[in-house]
Amino acid sequence: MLLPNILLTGTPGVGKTTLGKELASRSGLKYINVGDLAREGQLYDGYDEEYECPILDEDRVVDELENQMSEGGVIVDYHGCDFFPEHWFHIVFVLQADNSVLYKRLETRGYNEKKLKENIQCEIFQVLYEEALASYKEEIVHQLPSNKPEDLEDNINQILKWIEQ
Ligand code: DAT
Repeated sequence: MLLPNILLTGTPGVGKTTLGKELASRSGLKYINVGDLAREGQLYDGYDEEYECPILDEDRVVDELENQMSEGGVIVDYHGCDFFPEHWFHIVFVLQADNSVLYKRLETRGYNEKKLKENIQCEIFQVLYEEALASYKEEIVHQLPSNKPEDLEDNINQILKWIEQ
């Protein structure tokens, strides 16, 4: 039987990488961080002067992932989802963190004031949740709290149960 593909999305700092890696090690599924993939393959299309970061070449990312996604059993981690083909994912999890928690995590990362504010706003307005709802069937999109270690444990157990089913 084909193994499921899982998308983990949400504002930077909500805990996608932490959950994705732990879930991969416990489930045997493969973990792919789209940010890392783009960096390694230089899958960029120009540079954003305002945000001081390279612009993701979404088409090349999709081409790069296509074969693995069709094989199944992949956990994808990215703070965006509207450019992935809808049929890739069997389930989508949008991680969420409280403002104060997220603020501290992003501050620790050394984000500047502008970047901090924008990411916190992104979380407040549930931008990534809205994007997920607009991109996938509502019934496969689930929100997960990601504030404390117990949340991580609960989320892993919940997703492992779903995979088994
Ligand atoms: P993302 O991949 O969404 O950018 P991350 O996995 O790198 O986020 O996590 C950001 C920080 O938050 C990192 O220091 C680990 C911590 N963290 C993640 N999930 C957590 C949780 N459920 N409880 C406490 N800390 C968590």
